[in-house]
Amino acid sequence: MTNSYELLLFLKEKNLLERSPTFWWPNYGTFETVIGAILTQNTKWTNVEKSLENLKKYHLHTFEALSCADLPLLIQAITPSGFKNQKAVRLKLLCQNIQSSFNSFENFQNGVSRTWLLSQKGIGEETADAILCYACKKEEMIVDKYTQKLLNSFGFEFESYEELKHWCEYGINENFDKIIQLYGYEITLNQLYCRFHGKIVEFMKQNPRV
Ligand code: 39A
Repeated sequence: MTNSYELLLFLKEKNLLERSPTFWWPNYGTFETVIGAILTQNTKWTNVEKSLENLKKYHLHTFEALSCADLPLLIQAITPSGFKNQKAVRLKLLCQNIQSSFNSFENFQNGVSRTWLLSQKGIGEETADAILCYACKKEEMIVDKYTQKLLNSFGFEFESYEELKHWCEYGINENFDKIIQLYGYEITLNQLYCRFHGKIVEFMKQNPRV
């Protein structure tokens, strides 16, 4: 394996997303993805799902509702995903900032930049890219500890998040036309990144000893 196109081919034949939504992250392209990207920090996805269910039960799943949420109620709702006090404060503040800077989720999707996201408390590179890729449908690949571990197992070493991200994006970009033919249906670069990252996570969950 010499590039990310070959990694995609390796993962593709394993049908890792058979039981997942098409673009892997549930409710791709919605505000719920932003909430999930914050809540998934340092916890398992199954815990995030419980918090998301609670938020829906309390009607706290829109940025308008979250930006004026009662903090103790918000803390209670997101308890399953851990770091409840910190995540509640950060999520509420992020929603208030989205409201004041963009006014609507649609404006946020169209206008937000990586720099704006990285200036928000509690948003690092991985969370910023998850929001850009899965909520805003931007051509930004997210890489995480699974991606790093998988590539280390193939003998690759990366000095930074940026270097690993660039390696993943480059091979896909370079071979985009070939990949489109392989899929046999219309798929955008953003959607390819969504599926590629999803395949990596699912592969690593199925192969924890890699
Ligand atoms: N770790 C994870 C996930 N595992 C996930 N899914 C499964 C669906 N998402 C969306 C984010 N982070």
